[in-house]
Amino acid sequence: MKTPLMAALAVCALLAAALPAAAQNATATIEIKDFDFHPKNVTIAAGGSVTWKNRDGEPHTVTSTDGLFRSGALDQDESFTHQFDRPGIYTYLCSVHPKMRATVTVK
Ligand SMILES: [Cu+2]
Repeated sequence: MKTPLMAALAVCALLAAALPAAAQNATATIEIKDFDFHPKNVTIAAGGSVTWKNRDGEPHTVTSTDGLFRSGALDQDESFTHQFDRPGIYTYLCSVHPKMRATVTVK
């Protein structure tokens, strides 16, 4: 049975289903393990925050290459959160192991 009301309801249902996929993540979680950041690149919306959690037995840091944020040493299972207010691409590394590098993209 096809009525204009049914069609309108179907369109509403489709729109509601599409919205969450279109919205950008407000937050992201990054695990530090095996001497690397997982995932290495995340994208969030401006105003969102990123939380890093160290899963290694070794201390690591989350240190912005442009000095915008730094966690200090994170021991196992410790975490650090930073809120990103402005769009941009933010590169960071572990100051103990500078080969550990990754980026946060803020849109
Ligand atoms: Cu490290």
